[in-house]
Amino acid sequence: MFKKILIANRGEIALRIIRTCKEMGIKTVAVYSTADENSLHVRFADEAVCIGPPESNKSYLNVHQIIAAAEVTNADAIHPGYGFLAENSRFAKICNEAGIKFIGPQPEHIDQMGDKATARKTMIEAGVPVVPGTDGIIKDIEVAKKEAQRIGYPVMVKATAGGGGKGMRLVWAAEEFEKNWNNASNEAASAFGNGDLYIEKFVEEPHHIEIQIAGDQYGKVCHLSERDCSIQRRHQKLVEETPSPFITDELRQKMGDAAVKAAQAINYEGVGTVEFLVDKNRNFFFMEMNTRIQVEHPITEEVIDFDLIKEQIKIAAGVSISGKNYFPNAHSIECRINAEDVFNNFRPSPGLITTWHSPGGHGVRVDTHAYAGYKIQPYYDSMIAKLITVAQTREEAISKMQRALDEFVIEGIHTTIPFHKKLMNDPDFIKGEYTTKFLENFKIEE
Ligand code: MV4
Repeated sequence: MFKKILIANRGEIALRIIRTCKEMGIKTVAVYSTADENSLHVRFADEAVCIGPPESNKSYLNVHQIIAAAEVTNADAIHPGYGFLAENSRFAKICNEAGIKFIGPQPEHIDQMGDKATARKTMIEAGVPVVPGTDGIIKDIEVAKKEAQRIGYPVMVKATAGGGGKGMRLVWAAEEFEKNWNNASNEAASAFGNGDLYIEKFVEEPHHIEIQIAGDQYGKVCHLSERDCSIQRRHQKLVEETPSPFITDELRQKMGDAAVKAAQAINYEGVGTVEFLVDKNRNFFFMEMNTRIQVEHPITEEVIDFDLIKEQIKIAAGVSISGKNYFPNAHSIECRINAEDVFNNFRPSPGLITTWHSPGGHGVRVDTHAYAGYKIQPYYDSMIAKLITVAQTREEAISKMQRALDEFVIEGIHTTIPFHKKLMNDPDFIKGEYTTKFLENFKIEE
């Protein structure tokens, strides 16, 4: 087992990783920017190294500073968390070459899933269902037009280097194809340095369902069931729950098996998430695979009683898994508490937290790095806490969430708490009737 892990991240996830390391008897090294001197991850780690100024590209994305920090502190592994360098194959490679274990998949796994058209092709070959579309990227616009006609409008034009909706366009008819194709390509070229596109049939009002998987170094893969992440605004998830109110036991088995097949197809090592679109008739299609621990991992932990960070560390250290799948024993919901003003278009709201009282009690978990007197920095992600409830039924998990949201007192900044209070009382949400379109028609006014 590792003796010392450097955490190449900040905020709640850095703290989350430190907690598991402590429980496993592993020493921890925090890295931080000058803006994060007073952060809890710095306080709770055994050692801390300043790696640069506030800007991410000079600190949390600064590969050479991070590797140097690992070398001077004698860390034998690096945990990247999510975001920042978590899906940077070059970083994973540099770690491994420096003799520091990257806690995550092999660089090739990151590359194979990072290129969306390649991932799609790999899934087709593995027999995992994908949305009808092109075999790979299309270079020639005339060929692309013919392909769109063959697939049938409406179609989605997608950047192979894309993610989070960037470089993606919905095209309703042939007359609009050329304009959208060029816009998507230009957007992708400037955002990712790669303007290559592929085409898929548009799935209307889909559910976003993702399957958590884990694979060891010896080819064993298991799944840990689904998370429903359909409650999103502009590709930002706000609420996740498991089990999904839309997924039947039979579908859970089928999607779980498909996710395992997807991971096995690339001999995947580590924890990961296979994302699917599910249409109204409960047909499911592979969308993307995330090769990292995700923000919403705690809801899975709560319903199957499993520490996913511990599992990640064990897998990286060469411990084998049994290969048996896990199914939910409870119901869990996560609300992302962001420093944003929901009455002003979710505008970021950094600043000093003057009052902080976090909820507690049975079945309530709060993962956060914030506290009274902490200053939310404008340089980073606006998520300041994850409020998670767990109960035997969905109804109880919602009641608990309503109660916990009422108890949560944060003053000095605006937060997404008012949004969550409204959502947890919405009749359609309570019925479990929602898709990725839900928030488009959701009104929040004072
Ligand atoms: C789609 C789709 C409908 N049909 N692909 C959005 C982000 C990127 N990862 C893929 N996305 C979508 N791909 C086809 N063929 C609809 C979306 C989509 C979406 C997906 C999941 C969650 C929220 C979403 C919001 C808008 C569009």
